[in-house]
Amino acid sequence: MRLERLTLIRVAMPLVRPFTTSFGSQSAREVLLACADIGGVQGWGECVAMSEPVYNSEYVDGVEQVLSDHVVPRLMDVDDFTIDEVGQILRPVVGHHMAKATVETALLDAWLRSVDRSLADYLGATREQVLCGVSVGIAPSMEALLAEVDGYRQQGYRRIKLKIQPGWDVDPVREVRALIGPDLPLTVDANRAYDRSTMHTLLALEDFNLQMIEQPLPEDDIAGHVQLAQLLTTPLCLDESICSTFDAIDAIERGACRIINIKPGRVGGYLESRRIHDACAERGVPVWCGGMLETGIGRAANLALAALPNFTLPNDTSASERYYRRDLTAPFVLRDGHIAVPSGPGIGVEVDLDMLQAATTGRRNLTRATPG
Ligand code: SMG
Ligand code: MG
Repeated sequence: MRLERLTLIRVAMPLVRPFTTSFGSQSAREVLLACADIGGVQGWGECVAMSEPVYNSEYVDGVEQVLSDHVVPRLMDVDDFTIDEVGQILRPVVGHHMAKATVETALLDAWLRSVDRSLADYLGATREQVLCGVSVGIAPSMEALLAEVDGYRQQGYRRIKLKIQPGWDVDPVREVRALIGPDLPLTVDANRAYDRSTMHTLLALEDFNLQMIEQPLPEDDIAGHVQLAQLLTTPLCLDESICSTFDAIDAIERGACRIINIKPGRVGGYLESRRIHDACAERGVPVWCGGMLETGIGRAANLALAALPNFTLPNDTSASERYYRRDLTAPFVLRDGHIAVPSGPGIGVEVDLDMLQAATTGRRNLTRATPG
């Protein structure tokens, strides 16, 4: 294929309720979309970076600059490439996985549409629907938390994940476990909020039959996760620490985690996500698909990934209505705790152009220096 044009579109998407984690609160997403044109066929990629570099080092303005100045020109310099060569072409640019994933996904979608094949089929999906959990932010009060969890439980989510931080951990877990009963899977995600001096608090969570504890310690403290894992029977799961297949294998071999959260943006795209899936499967480590409050565009691709065989745990792929009053695609709906995997060509969904137009705050075309 040949990248004729890449359009970057900024979209303002208010959340149905603020989402608070140990690193901050957000009430809207500033979404950057990429629309790639490969000889008349268009494909979409959604950037999952946040407005500020608080989840990882990337952020929306930085992604836009790195795409326009460093990533897209490298692709436009090559007259003909395959999707498998994109990673190699972008190799000179160090890091910037969310930026690279955005453009690789747009190219992948465009190419798959041009050959009339679905992303799910291309990645190797083995299921038509995906098991869904829901991630619940740090709440303003215990009453508010329980009301929110109760709503999700009634909607049929198959796993509740609570965001925790020092001071908001054992009590909310105890109360939520009492509310939902012993059987519904419950997990916690600290987003790196503990360290080696405070991690012992987490031992008190052993009483609540948690399916996992996600990313308790800083992303670079693999040795700390190994120490903590030896103190716990509850499995540890890594999110922010895992940015590549290498990281995944290293963390597993060192005993830092028994479960891995795969977020395509964090690891540089869906091709690297599939490699991590395969490496984990070979080592008997289950994976699940994380979320970054994606619109229907990113969610569609995540559902295709989560349809792979080793995605055996509930995914952070919740229904559109959990995030947005109106999505950028037809809404994804939860049915019996699952969401259907799109089966159409590419990511399998169409962008709602009226909604896109209404929510667009900026647009920029990146074109080849010498067209033709
Ligand atoms: O998309 O449902 C979702 C959000 C899932 O909790 C979620 N994501 O660390 O796993 C995580 C967080 C990071 C995103 S915070 C904006
Ligand atoms: Mg996480």
